[in-house]
Amino acid sequence: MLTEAQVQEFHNNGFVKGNVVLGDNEVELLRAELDLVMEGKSVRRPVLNHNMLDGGSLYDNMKMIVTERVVQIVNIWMASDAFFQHANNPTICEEIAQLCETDTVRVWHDQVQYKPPHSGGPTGWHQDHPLWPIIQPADLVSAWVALDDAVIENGCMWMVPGSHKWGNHQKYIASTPDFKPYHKQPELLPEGAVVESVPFEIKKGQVGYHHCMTWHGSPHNRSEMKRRAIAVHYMPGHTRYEPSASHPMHGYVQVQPGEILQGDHFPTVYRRSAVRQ
Ligand SMILES: O=C(O)CCC(=O)C(=O)O
Repeated sequence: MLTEAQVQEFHNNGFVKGNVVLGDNEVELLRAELDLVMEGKSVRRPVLNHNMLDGGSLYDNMKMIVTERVVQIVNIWMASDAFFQHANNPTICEEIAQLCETDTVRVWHDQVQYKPPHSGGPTGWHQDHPLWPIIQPADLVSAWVALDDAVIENGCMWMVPGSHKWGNHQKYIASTPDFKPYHKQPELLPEGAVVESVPFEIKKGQVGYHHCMTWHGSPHNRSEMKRRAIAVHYMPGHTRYEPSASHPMHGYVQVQPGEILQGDHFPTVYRRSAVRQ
């Protein structure tokens, strides 16, 4: 359980750090499974396994052309029992229920972003929910667990405190060359909004939570260290299927528009019993 202070911090800022939820052996198991899936050697397949930056930037590094990479895997839980168990982590699921103020939690989808040493590329500034145009309302919470210490040097996430309360600004959010966020039309921001980013360093095995409207991104990994992490994007019990554009999970939906999004590919991972004696 998160403390009241942590819950309050989440509501104020749109993100909060939790505890270390995975021991070293659990991290090792997930790292091994990640290697299998990334190399295409797992029996079952995830929904996506690709370089998110494909066709993207090249940069000149001491006369060598280095291709930047962010390996993105979506729904690794479908390919790996260990990652499915991770999505069911009782501490995380209970804390998500606490932050979402819900009695039911389902998996929307999960996502690995692996930034390899030296060539790990950036993940641009964004808000999650505008990139998920088949679900409503915009009150999901993600649990981001580091499989390596995520620090400034290897491209940890950065967050803009309070930005989850500003509405949908996805098409106006941009980045300076030194990876600071800025708004292309700041007059559209609510009065008093301050666009300032802070690093969100997370230790190996620790969980960090963020709201689906919080502005966030992560820069290059030019260090010697790997930067592996698993984010599970969780839905509260009332999240509905409301398609307005396409999304990689679209093909897995078996409910009608307007209905609660549930089914085999959106597993229920937490249910608080209503029974009280
Ligand atoms: O892993 C990262 O650096 C970015 C992940 C992200 O954008 C997310 O979990 O919503």
